[in-house]
Amino acid sequence: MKSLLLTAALTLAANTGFAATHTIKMLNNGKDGIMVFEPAYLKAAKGDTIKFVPTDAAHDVTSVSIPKGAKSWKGAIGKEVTTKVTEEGVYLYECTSHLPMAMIGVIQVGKPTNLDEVKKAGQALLPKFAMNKERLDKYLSQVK
Ligand SMILES: [Cu+2]
Repeated sequence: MKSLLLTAALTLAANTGFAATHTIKMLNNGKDGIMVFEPAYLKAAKGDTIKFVPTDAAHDVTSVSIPKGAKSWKGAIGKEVTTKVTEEGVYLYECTSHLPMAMIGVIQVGKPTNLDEVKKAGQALLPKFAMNKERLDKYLSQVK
């Protein structure tokens, strides 16, 4: 039901030009295991608002690699962060506190114009992951 509503809202937003707000939860436990963003891959439209919600405490969210001209963000532990995706491309972000658990996420806005750059940034993160190393490819492979 929830996803149906979300789909309806996104369709409405796309058809009317109104920007949507997407919520990404910061969780201790989710579909992809422990210490995750959910959804970890999100497709948004230019001008949409992204709200990172500390559903579980002790998480933070910081942009790692974002499209040229986009606004970077850095949140404190346990704090909600709201940002607007104003540029087309791929946004890679991390929870710095749980980088060893590969707590990362990807937002795609329009065409993935900066995908090569994001992949490079992702490769640079890989050595810092002690577990869940497959998440990077899993999330980036959804970028089409
Ligand atoms: Cu975290």
